[in-house]
Amino acid sequence: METNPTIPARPLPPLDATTPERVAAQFGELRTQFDQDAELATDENGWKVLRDAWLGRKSGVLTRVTETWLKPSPPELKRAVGQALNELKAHVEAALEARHAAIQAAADQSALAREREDLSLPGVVRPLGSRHPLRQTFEEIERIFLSLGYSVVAGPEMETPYYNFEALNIPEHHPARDNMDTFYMAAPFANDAQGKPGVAPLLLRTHTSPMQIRAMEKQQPPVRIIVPGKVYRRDNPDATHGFMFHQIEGLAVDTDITFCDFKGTVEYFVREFLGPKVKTRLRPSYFPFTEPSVEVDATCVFCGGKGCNVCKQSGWIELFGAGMVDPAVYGFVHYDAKKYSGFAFGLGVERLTQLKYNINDLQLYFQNDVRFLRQFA
Ligand code: FA5
Repeated sequence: METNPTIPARPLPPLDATTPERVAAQFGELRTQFDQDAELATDENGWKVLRDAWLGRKSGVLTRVTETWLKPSPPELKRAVGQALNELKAHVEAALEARHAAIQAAADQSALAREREDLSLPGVVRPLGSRHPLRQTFEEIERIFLSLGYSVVAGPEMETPYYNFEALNIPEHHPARDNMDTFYMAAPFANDAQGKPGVAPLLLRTHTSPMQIRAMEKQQPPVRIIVPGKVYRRDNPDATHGFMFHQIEGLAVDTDITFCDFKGTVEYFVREFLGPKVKTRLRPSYFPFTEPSVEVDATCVFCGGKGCNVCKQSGWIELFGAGMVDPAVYGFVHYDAKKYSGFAFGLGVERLTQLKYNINDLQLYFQNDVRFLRQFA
């Protein structure tokens, strides 16, 4: 802590000298006085007080010596007084300077000591997070399709009914809309494709398939994309359903894509994702935007196809829906259906992750329980 010292204001005795020796003696006393005062200046404040007391322009000791000793001194002593005053001044200035440097060095030293880092102290252990199991599945699936030459694209979660349904060959009142009820936005609605004020409410997309349309509108074949993202449905939460979940859409369109290409791609993906021993089968199904449509099944990863509780003794588990793009869809994006063909698939990320890691409840993904999440670190 800084001190706040004072130096007593001492009256300067009159110059009581008739010889240069007496002059020197009186200046010697003053010098001793200064040296004693200087001893008290141990920090910046004390040093300033000392400096002002001795060098202060108005009433510092040296000013008073000039006024009361030098100026009125008789001519025969003036020289001796002047010389002694100069010597005293030089001493005071040099001593002040040296003391200031010493005080600063000491202050630096103590600041260094105060702020010194103790490198031997144990560090702060920061807990390391890990990727969410769904994120790991996303990355794994993206890796597989990127290696096949697909690109990853993203699209809006708020969609128009046109992209979510109509352009996917699901007209209004089509029964396929029944199991895709969703959340609708309040008016005002977004502008339509021609920029006119929209008349239909925006909705939270029920699948990633609208991005098939958006991607084909944007580019001519060849198209090879996957679309990871969130989707929403008015489904009640249970062990295999959420009202928000994730899908990865896949779409490949080119001049001569056949059902064989489709089957080969699907088999390759399933083996890469679930392991080389897993077999696949295609089961007829229905989607308005694919023809033919299939459900892709895999041999049960838990019993190897022998039959267990998970696969309800069938030896097979349903993986995802897929099919060859329905030519009606090409009409909406102005592709020549005679020239182009392709396939599409829609993977449920929660379900695939459940199968891969034997997770029995889909709700666990979203409960933020670190005991669950740590198992995937
Ligand atoms: C579709 O959503 C189609 N768009 C898939 C498709 C794409 C078919 C391209 C053909 C071509 P589906 O409604 O079956 O299809 O959903 C796909 C997957 O999403 C399901 O297999 C399932 O894994 C998952 N899924 C569906 N509903 C839920 C839900 N409520 N909670 C969690 N996952 C769900």
